Formats: sequence, structure tokens, C-alpha cells
Amino acid sequence: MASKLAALQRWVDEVAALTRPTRIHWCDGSDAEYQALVQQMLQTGDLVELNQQTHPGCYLHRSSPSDVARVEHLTFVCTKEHEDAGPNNHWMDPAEAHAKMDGLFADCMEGRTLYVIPYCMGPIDSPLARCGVEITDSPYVVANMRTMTRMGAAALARIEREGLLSNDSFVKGLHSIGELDPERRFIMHFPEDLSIKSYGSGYGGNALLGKKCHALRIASWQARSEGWLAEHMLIVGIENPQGQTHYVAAAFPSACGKTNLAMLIPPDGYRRDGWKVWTVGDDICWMRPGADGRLYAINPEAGFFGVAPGTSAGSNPNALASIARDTIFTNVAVTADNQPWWEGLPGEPALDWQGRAYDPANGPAAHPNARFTVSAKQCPTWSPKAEDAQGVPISAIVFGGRRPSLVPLVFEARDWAHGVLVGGAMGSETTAAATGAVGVLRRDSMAMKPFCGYHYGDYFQHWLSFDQPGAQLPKIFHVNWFRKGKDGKFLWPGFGDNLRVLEWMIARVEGKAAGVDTPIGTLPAQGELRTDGLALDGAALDELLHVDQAGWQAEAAAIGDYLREFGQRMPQRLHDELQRVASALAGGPRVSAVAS
Ligand code: GTP
Ligand code: SPV
Ligand code: MN
Repeated sequence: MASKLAALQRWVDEVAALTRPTRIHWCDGSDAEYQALVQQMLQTGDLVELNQQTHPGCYLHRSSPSDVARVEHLTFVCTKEHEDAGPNNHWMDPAEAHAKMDGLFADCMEGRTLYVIPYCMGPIDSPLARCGVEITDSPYVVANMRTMTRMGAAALARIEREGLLSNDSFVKGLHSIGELDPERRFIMHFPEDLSIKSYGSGYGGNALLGKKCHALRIASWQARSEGWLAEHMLIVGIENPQGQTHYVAAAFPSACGKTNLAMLIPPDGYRRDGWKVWTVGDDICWMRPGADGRLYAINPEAGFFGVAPGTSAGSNPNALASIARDTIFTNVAVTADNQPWWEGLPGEPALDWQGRAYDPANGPAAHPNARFTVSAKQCPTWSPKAEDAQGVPISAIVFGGRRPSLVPLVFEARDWAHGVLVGGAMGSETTAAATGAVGVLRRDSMAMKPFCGYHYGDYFQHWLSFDQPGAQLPKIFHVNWFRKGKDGKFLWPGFGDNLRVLEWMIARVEGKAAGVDTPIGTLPAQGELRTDGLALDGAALDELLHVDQAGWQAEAAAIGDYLREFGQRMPQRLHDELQRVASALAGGPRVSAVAS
């Protein structure tokens, strides 16, 4: 096969001349193609068959042990001007980066097949969707891209149609697993020519280029120039007993609860009352203002690449139901009867994620960043609106992170500009989703630190720019499910019970809850957070809703230092907003516990 779009055909020819593959395969996205790839990978050992009685259509991939997560220190944004990438990104001169990468790619596909993957991010007929083409030599990447994107013939048709109208009709992503050598591994982005070059890793966000590289880093750049937002957010629909649904978008850093919140199961009492939760997306949200001034969001992905460890009947039954069949597992353990296993599931592991006989001395049986890849259609709560070409209207935006102390369970920003400050000031403890130390508190503005494809100062300005006459913007909230008590345990039960907090937010959106104003924002007034059926004592709730004035003064000072790191491009509006909060903390009304 080939393409009638000259720009695409020329690029594939150029890449083939550089990488010298033995074969070229244009992916059509069919079942037959997927099955053939699976059979081939079973033969090469790239996939291992799991128990087909208990898990039909499920396979295990064991990645190279030094290739198990995103590599932020090897990820670059290569803009002509260094300043445009911002202090939040690693930068390399584009000419230097191309030369370096082309050196690595030279002849790297000898003896391999070059796969051409046309894909669409978002419903294939959506005006909000965008297309890309990934070239890879990894059949595992092809199989995952088929689940995670709309991949194949329909995407190619859209690319060819749009290619007649514009030179920028698709993002070009070039990927090779290379030698899987961490010393020869780079993830390079060229937002000015909508292209990506990734070498040396086969793992998730490094290799499935539609996901973080395209749908966040490149898309955030495109979104800025075109007036929309590309965000690291889940999208969830909350249906009340009257049958009205509010859509909420929430940004939490990697492995901080997006998949769990997106698939939440209401607590018993809520279920009996008729509350329902609908999953629209679990990782990425593209949104833009509609004709009525509201923000409309699509999930650009078609599947979930979710964290396996901790996924259980208690924490996320919807995820567990989704992955009972037709799922690729990466770096999980297996039981004696060859079922996938990870910490949090009943039973016990026989082999660990590296295929060794399980020995606790070697650490956890499943890698902490072990993942499942599954079609979103398999999720029992998959929203009927998830494939809507126009997207869903967003009522509330939520920011949150892992904050063991200080940050209350929930508060509401007083307006859009304050909300942008709240998102910008976000902090969270690092997780196993990226290589490096785990559990270190760092600033992660809007959960986009690893994913914003340009200068954070410009990004905050772009966020502020949505506040225009006629805009019907969502309310902005901040949550913290991860506050710990003196015993080191989480104070809040989390998971399904997070609906209690969402219910308060929706009541605020509808003007039905009063709240208590504090210098950091509005918290639930006494009795506003529904706690029936919860084993939570009054002292814990007081602590969860307490605003520690001295602690917040220190936090505000730290936020100020952080904002100043972005220099001249940081909007003055955010400095002013922080100043307003700091003054209120210093001299404003006394802050106290607001609930018991
Ligand atoms: P990425 O896919 O990496 O972007 O992450 P994600 O934000 O989708 O993360 P996910 O929902 O998979 O969360 C993973 C981790 O967060 C697991 O360890 C969960 O157990 C934990 N987690 C999720 N929700 C909660 C919660 O409400 N409370 C607590 N204590 N832990 C939670
Ligand atoms: C994340 O790290 O935020 C992920 C997983 O969603 S990966 O696709 O590997 O980036
Ligand atoms: Mn993510």
C-alpha cells in the first residue's frame, strides 16, 4: 500500500531511506491485522499468552527492565528560540536535535518491518479531533496504538482529505525501539514543524506517540495558537437522581487518581438514590469554547493505558471489569495458573514482572508502573456521549495532587484567574510513572510539568485568556485525596467516596451550597459535605477541612518563588492574584476549622 497524499508518501520514503527496513507495512487497523501481529509477537516472545479461560484475548508484554516508565530527563522540546520552550522543558536546538536523532535512526530498521500507523486523536468525525502518523519498528507499539487511538484506514482517509487543504494536516511521529539502551534514548519534540522523534524506548508515553508526545506536548502548542486547551485531565459525567448530568474535567499528575475518578462507583447510599457516573476519558482532555460560551471537551483517546497495581474490586471495579478480556498487560506478575496479578489483587504471584520466580527480596511482584491497555468501549460506565463529535460541556475543572499535609480535602477558587493560580501552584509527590525518585514533593502546574510543550509563563497567559465577555467558564476547584494523619494513614477514604466531594462541587455550580470563604478559597460549610455511611470521625473531618494559616503563609511564599522562576513571561495577573491571597492570609479574617 501507499498514500496518495504526496507529503505523507514523501516522508515515509525519506524515513525508509534513512532507516533501511526490510519491509514496509501500512496499518489498516483491521482485526485480521491485529490478530496477525499478536501471533507474530507470541512467536518472538514479545507477548506471552495469559490464561485464556479466565482472560480471553489477554497477553502479557515484559518490557526491558531498564525501560519501564517515561524518561523526563531525556525528553526535549526543540524550538528555534530556547526561551519558547521555557524553564519547564529541556531544550535542544532543532538542527542539533535532528542531526543527533538522524544519527541514531540511520540504518536502525535493518532486518525489521517499518509500520506506518495513520491515527486520529478524537472521534473520527469530530472537528475537535486531530490526526497523526506514527512510523515505528515495534509491533507492540502498533498493537497498543490500535487500542489507544482510531487507527487505520478511516484515519488515513481523513489525513488525505485534510492534506489537500493544508500542509499541517497531520503530526509526524518517528519512533524506533533502537537497542533499548538508556544511553541511546531520546524523546524529541519539534512543535514548530509538528513532528516528534523518539528513539530507544518501547514504553508507553515514550513510544505510543499519539498519547503524551502528540496529544499533550504538540497539541498544547497547537491549542495555544488556535484558542483551545490540551490538558492532562480525565473527563467524567456525574448524573444526579433527577437524570441531569454534569461533566467534570480533573487534572491530577501521573498515577494520582485520574483513572480511578473517571470510573468511580458511587457509595451504596448514592447508588440507591440513583446517582450514576459516566466515563468520558481517563488521561487527556481537549477543550474549546462553544457557541454558547461554555467549554466543550473531547477525549482524544480510544483506550486506557492505566496503572495496574492497586486496581481491585475495592478500588476500581469498572477497570477490573474492563480488563477481563482483550487486554495487553505490561510488566504485571502472573499467578501459578497464568492469570495477570499485581499488588492489591487477591491470590498470589508465581512469577514477577521480569518472569522470575517471585521472591519478595526482589521487590514488588508487579512493577509499580505496570499498565493495562484496553479499549474504552469495554468499560461498563463508558459514556454514550464519549464519542460525541461536539464534545461534552464542562461544568467544573478540578486540580489536585498528592499532598500529605496542609492542603484541605477540597476548596473552590473564587474566579477564573484565581483558579489559574490554584492550578499553577499545584504540587504533588512524584510517582513511578516516570523514572527517578518517588515520593518527592514538586510543583506540577496543572499536572502538565512533563507535558506542556512550551513556556509555562505563556501557558498561564493562555489559560487566563479564556476569561472573556460572554464566556460561561467552569468553576475551578482543588482537591487532595492524599492528606495523611499522624499515624501516616490517609485521612480520607477516597475512591468511590470521592463522589461526596463531587456532589458538593456540583451543588456549588448549581448555586445550591453556601460554603465558607477563607483566604485560599471557599470550603464546604458545616454539614454541606454528605458523610452518611462513612466511617470518618469528626476530628478527621475537621483536619481535612482545616486551613492552617501559618502553613499557608509559608506555602504562598514558596508559590511566589516558583512563579518568579518563569521570569518576564509569567503574567503579572498571577503575581497580583497571589499577592491578594497572601494579604488575606496575613491580615484577613481569622481562619478556622469550618466543619465538625
Ligand atoms: P496516569 O495514567 O499515570 O496519568 O495516572 P492516573 O492519574 O490515571 O492514576 P490512577 O488513577 O491509575 O492512580 C493510581 C494510583 O493512585 C494508585 O496507586 C491508586 O491506588 C491511587 N489512588 C487513586 N485514587 C485514589 C484515592 O481516591 N485515594 C487514594 N488514597 N489513592 C488513590
Ligand atoms: C502518565 O505517565 O501520565 C501516563 C502513562 O499516563 S504514559 O503513557 O507512560 O505516559
Ligand atoms: Mn497520564
